[in-house]
Amino acid sequence: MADYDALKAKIPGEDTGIEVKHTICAICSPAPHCGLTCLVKDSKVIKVEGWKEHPDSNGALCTKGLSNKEFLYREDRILYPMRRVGERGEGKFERISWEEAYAEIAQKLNGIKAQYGADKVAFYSGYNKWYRSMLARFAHSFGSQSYGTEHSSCFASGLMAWQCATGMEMGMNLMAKLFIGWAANGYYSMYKLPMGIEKLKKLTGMKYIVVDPRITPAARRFADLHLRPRLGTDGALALTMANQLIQNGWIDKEYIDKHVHGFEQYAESVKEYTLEKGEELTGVPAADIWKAVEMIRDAQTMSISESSAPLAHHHNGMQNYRCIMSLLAITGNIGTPGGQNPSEGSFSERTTGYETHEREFMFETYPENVDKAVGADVHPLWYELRKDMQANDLAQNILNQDEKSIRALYAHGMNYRMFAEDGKVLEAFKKLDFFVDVDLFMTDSAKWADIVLPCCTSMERSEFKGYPGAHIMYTKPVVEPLGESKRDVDIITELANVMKLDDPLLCSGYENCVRHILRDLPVDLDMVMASDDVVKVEGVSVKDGKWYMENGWRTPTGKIELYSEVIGAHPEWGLNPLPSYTPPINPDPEKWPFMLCSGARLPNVLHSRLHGSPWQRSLLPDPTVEMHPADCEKLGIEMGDDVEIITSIGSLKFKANPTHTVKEGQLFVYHGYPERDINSIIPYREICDPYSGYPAYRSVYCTVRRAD
Ligand SMILES: Nc1nc2c(c(=O)[nH]1)N[C@H]1C(S)=C(S)[C@@H](COP(=O)(O)OP(=O)(O)OC[C@H]3O[C@@H](n4cnc5c(=O)[nH]c(N)nc54)[C@H](O)[C@@H]3O)O[C@H]1N2
Ligand SMILES: Nc1nc2c(c(=O)[nH]1)N[C@H]1C(S)=C(S)[C@@H](COP(=O)(O)OP(=O)(O)OC[C@H]3O[C@@H](n4cnc5c(=O)[nH]c(N)nc54)[C@H](O)[C@@H]3O)O[C@H]1N2
Ligand SMILES: [Mo]
Repeated sequence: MADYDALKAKIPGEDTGIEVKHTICAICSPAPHCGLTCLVKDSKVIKVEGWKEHPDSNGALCTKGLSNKEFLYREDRILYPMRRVGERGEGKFERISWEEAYAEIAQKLNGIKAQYGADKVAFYSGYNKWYRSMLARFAHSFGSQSYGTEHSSCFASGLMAWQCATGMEMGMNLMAKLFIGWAANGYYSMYKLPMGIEKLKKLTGMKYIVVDPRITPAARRFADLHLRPRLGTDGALALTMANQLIQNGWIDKEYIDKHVHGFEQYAESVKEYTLEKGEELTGVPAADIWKAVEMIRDAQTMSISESSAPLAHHHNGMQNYRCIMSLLAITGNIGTPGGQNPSEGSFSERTTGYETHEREFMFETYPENVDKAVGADVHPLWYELRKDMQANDLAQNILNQDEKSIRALYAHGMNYRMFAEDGKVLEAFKKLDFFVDVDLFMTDSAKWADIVLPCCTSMERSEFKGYPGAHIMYTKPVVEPLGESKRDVDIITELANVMKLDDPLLCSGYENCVRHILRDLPVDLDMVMASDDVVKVEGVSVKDGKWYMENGWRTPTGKIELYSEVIGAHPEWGLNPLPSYTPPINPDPEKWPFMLCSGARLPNVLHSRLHGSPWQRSLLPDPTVEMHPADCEKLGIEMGDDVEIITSIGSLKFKANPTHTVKEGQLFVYHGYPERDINSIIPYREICDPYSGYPAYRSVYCTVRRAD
């Protein structure tokens, strides 16, 4: 009988009172945002499953997606607006009303604007994407260029490389004969990619090369060739391949003559990358590099997946991408069928297949005659291409305490632990005149804020969401927002109204703004809003690679630029206009014999989000360091021992996990464990990427020893 009740309790219907409702998972990046089926009883979500009819995810969910219920009901959800009453960081707050909160924020931010200028207020968003165009416009209409996001460490570096090459974002192509997963282990980070590759390998015989120092499921399951370079040496690997292709004439000369700018200088500059030198720099056997070159020669078409993080998180990060992209340029695989092509337009950072006015919406109120965005002076290429704040430079800007220093921070989802050398971020928080944080949870960062505002999850809100294949959806809440929490977008527009921002469009609210952004879309948005399903937009088309090949790319020369004219025009920046390689920084390899990679993705957690959910945490409870058994033996370290990792700025203890999946001389640890915050011992400025300003989270010189 008990079993029967349990079973019955999960069956939707009148007698059980269980309703079936649909929404989307927003725990990870917008790239998947898989469909969720929620079973709801007594206004509570009691179970989540994959939504079978969802046209993009088709019922699939990963470990993180399956934890949406735990995420929604995490014990530290913030339920009411709060005002700090204790010291910064102490975590003592009092409940206030939304009216009080808005009035205080408006008075403080408008006060700083009147006294020091609007450009002394910075606006920031963590990993969440859906409200960003509203937040950017909010910052700009307020009068500040210093709007910055987690893109300061993610995705935008690769985008900058494509901006240099073609002036636009480019998507990978799974219809290529050869696909290279360059630093890609989608089984943990984005399940759809490896599922697609597995299918196509069977269907079309596509060849697959994995480039990853570790042995991963992606490499083990179906790579035809696995190259294992040392951390951060990918640029050297790509240039070595390029040199072999050029020397042997296995390039597309006609295509290069017609469409590529700077080939002669490039060919000259890669001459030094012989197979022997390639092996020496990367640790990949020359014979394996040669095998890859032969596979490129034999493939008529090639596409490369360039992850947003592992290639970027090095001193040579953005240039690593450029070196890799140059392989596509010299083999005629940009803008051609089967090669890399412009990605089909984006809405809320998700490629959709239709063009929108989102960028115009974000930038039409961009203020010109104010201080440039934070970071513009330190990382000028970032500013030139992105026009927003390089958030990694924010802490130093505040700590400088000069006339350019930011005095107030308004953030949605601030997580100080994402930044390298994050102790400095806490020091900077102390110096702020005023700090607002909007989050779901009372995080360790929110505890430093003066006002904390509660937002709600994807299960408690409505939002417009685009999917590839020209799909669009307006989601519906499956439960009421917990406590007095609100949608991020409503917080932004309500505050804009109280602040009397001179921006009627922004002040008119989210739905109205999205209507403005999507005004040319041939679909009835009232119908989309009324529908519970994902709607297909008929009759839209965007320009493909062919169009740009015929009409010119969005670069100064109109060609695919191997020699970047944008960089070349600024010799004072000291950056190389050609794709180039510089090794990870290590001032004394004898003293620091190891390289640390922090942050390869774990399947069960995402950044700071799920370590606090008991069952997610139970899957990998201890912060561990993976190291090669030979290194362990040399240092007398055994499985489960406490070991100390020492960098130039500090040390931390982890549990040892000896494994052959990593290379000798390398350590792999995972970020996000609050009690073992690896970013507290990762130096920033000294080893960062001068092109993008990204931290070198994945090639940190260090040493390790058994802890007593
Ligand atoms: N060592 C190391 N550090 C890294 C990386 C690495 O590989 N290694 N990776 C970097 C990369 S690629 C990234 S993307 C960043 C990610 O780093 P963050 O952007 O900091 O990511 P999260 O911690 O997931 O999210 C930030 C905050 O957003 C809150 N949040 C969640 N949903 C919402 C919402 O709907 N609204 C609001 N307002 N807040 C919400 C979360 O509770 C959290 O406090 O980390 C970077 N840091
Ligand atoms: N489960 C889970 N999924 C996530 C996230 C998460 O936190 N958890 N985060 C999301 C975010 S913000 C991002 S940016 C993406 C990242 O997505 P991915 O880039 O796919 O994920 P990673 O696991 O960080 O890196 C992929 C592989 O790169 C390898 N790698 C590390 N350093 C190097 C290097 O120097 N060269 C080469 N060739 N390979 C290297 C690692 O060994 C790893 O196997 O994942 C997203 N998805
Ligand atoms: Mo990321």
